[in-house]
Amino acid sequence: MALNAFEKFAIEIAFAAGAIIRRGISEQKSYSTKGTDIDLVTEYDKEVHDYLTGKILSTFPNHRTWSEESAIGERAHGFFDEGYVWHVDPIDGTINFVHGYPFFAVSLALYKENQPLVGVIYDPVHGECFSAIAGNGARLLSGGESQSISVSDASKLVDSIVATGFPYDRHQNPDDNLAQTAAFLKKVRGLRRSGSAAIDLAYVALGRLDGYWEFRINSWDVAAGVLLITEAGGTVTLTGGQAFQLRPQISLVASNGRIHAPMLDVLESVKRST
Ligand code: LIP
Repeated sequence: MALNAFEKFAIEIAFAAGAIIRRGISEQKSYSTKGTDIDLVTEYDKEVHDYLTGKILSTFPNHRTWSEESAIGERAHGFFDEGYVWHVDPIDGTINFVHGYPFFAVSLALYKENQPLVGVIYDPVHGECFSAIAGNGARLLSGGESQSISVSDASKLVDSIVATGFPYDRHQNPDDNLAQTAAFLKKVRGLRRSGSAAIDLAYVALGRLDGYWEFRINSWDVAAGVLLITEAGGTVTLTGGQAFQLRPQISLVASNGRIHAPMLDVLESVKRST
């Protein structure tokens, strides 16, 4: 199948998933916790997960899915490296969704032998659908209009807005990104924490943010956004500067490319001082 057909399919199911999410926005949502007491899952996460994985596997029986709500048993080593895998976050920003804080999105990406082919992030609150095809640029679909998107041209941290997030085990784990966040606060124009990595990454691709970093984040949170950014002219690496490769948990830096080295330097300066 041509990549634009995969993109069209992904956009269609992302929009349908967005309709499920919108149904729940104003409702009082019941939820349970998983892992830690601040890692939430609602019935909407599960309904969107079932919808997306059902559509993918019924349409592409030889593909596999790797989703936030999937069975732990699937986390076999090498799962990413073979064939077609769809990385799915039914609701990225679940805490925001539960609290009615309007930053959450559907994020899905198709990878083949762990190389990105198509990425889609749909924000049902603001009606913005970001998509990218490997080698064919990144786009924003909003209000029925589609436009090519590209990263910002900020070249100094002091002229930049950057975003980050924090791991769910931060109440227990001293490796909590606080020292790094404090260091950036002393260097940048602005720092944001939306609570949705997918939206943060989409905003870097669109130029609303100039950079993003996060430690120990799950692959489904970032699989689509990293393709958006590289197709929009930006740069994505691991936090040590190594080439990016998708893994179940990952620590990454994403930027417009111009402030990438200074971002890595800030993280390295904290590493040296701890
Ligand atoms: C969230 C990310 C956020 C990160 C949270 C969590 P979820 O994804 O979007 O950036 O800081 O720890 O991973 O769990 O809402 O899909």
